[in-house]
Amino acid sequence: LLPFDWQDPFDLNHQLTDEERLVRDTAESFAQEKLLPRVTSAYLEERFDREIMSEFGELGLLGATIPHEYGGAGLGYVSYGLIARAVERVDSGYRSAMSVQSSLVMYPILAYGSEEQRQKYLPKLATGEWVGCFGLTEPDAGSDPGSMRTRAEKTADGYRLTGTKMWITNSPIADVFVVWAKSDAHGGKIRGFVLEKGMPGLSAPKIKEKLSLRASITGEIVMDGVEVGEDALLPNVEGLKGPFGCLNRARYGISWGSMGAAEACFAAARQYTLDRKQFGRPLAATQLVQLKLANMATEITLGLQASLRVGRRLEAGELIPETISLVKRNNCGKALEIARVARDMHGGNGISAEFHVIRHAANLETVNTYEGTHDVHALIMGRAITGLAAF
Ligand code: TGC
Ligand code: FAD
Repeated sequence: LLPFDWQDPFDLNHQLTDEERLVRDTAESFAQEKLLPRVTSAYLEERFDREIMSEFGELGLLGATIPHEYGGAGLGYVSYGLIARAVERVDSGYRSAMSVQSSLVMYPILAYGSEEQRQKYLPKLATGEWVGCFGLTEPDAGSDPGSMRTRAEKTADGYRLTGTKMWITNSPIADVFVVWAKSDAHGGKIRGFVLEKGMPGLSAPKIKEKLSLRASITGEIVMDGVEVGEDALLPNVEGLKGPFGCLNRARYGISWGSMGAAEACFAAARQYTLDRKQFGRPLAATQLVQLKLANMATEITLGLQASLRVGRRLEAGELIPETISLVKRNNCGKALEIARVARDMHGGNGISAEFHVIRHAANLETVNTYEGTHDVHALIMGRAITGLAAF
């Protein structure tokens, strides 16, 4: 018989390559040594430290799957997931910053951009010299992005963009804006555009007083007749499959990341209930506490195995969006539940920033909503199961 490893019951460790273990260890050391010490003050002050993007970049954690020739690390999707897990073990907001830059800004420029756009933007996004953001959601178009109002009108030598994007991670500090608009020159189809900070008519006011994801900066993107040349258009994609192609990668990364947050809450709840005595014995010696810990270990173990499976299929070129919905939905929902239970197990201390669990729980409310809500992912699966769209 072998002993049960409560931190890795199914031996995920040995399902990874040497390279993946190295990436994981690099990301985990960085997250624990550099991100954890500053997260509490950043969260309380609703502050994102811009230099984190450069630190991510120095370690090759931005655009991990982007080829070397464009400044990326050229890694596989499992490595990308392991980075998300390590970073979100500290804070979902830091993982947001990393995954938006990697999957929602660098990926579309690589996949849909011209060679000039790739050369211009990708190396600087990889180092963190430039920060990017991704504008799909609008005040009146969230789960239903096909109803967006942002318009691109044809001008003599390019396009004029008008509209407002809402709830955009990193927009107030962004240098590069990947935005999606209905283009009249393309029959009203959705097209992607790359805008740059400082363009006349472009602004990105910060959304203040969030009570979730406070260590991440979120804003609007206001486009008041922003004029761009033909070179701002992403030439190689048309329609909603453009933004959804990016979301597939980001949602997959979130499935790993949310498990990182859950692992942090599980480990904290285990240690706290071992240390804390009530009624003359550790809380961890009670049946109710052990049941909760067993449930957490089960969901985390299954969730990580599921993400690994989807990652390996992505690496084999097998992209099935509904399987990504399955792991995004399951892992975010389970992580949120684990964080709430861990908060309860800490008693009164559970509401203190010092113990981290309430911060994770508050963050995971957002993670469960963005990139497709928990229920929208059920509807995406439901359509594939029944052949009937219920949106
Ligand atoms: P539907 O008719 O289903 O599809 C329209 C076109 O898109 C194609 N498509 C996909 N392509 C690639 N991957 C996918 N996952 C795809 N899903 C759909 C589809 O084949 C079709 O192509 P074509 O060529 O026939 O035109 O579109 P619908 O309007 O009925 O969509 C419904 C629904 C629910 C699936 C969709 O609207 C949805 O997923 N809603 C959720 C919206 C969402 O996820 N927003 C995320 C915003 S970004 C964000 O939250 C970033 S936070 C990041 C952070 O901080 O970490
Ligand atoms: P709605 O779509 O209005 O949904 C409200 C409720 O209705 C939800 O419970 C939903 O599940 C439910 N619902 C919707 N449709 C149906 C239906 N047909 N049947 C049953 N129930 C339904 N977007 C970006 O483009 N870029 C970003 O970088 C970005 N970052 C974000 C950062 C934060 C902190 C947050 C909070 C959001 C971010 N988003 C971003 C937006 C995010 O993707 C949307 O909030 C999300 O897609 C949900 O849209 P909504 O908020 O408009 O909610």
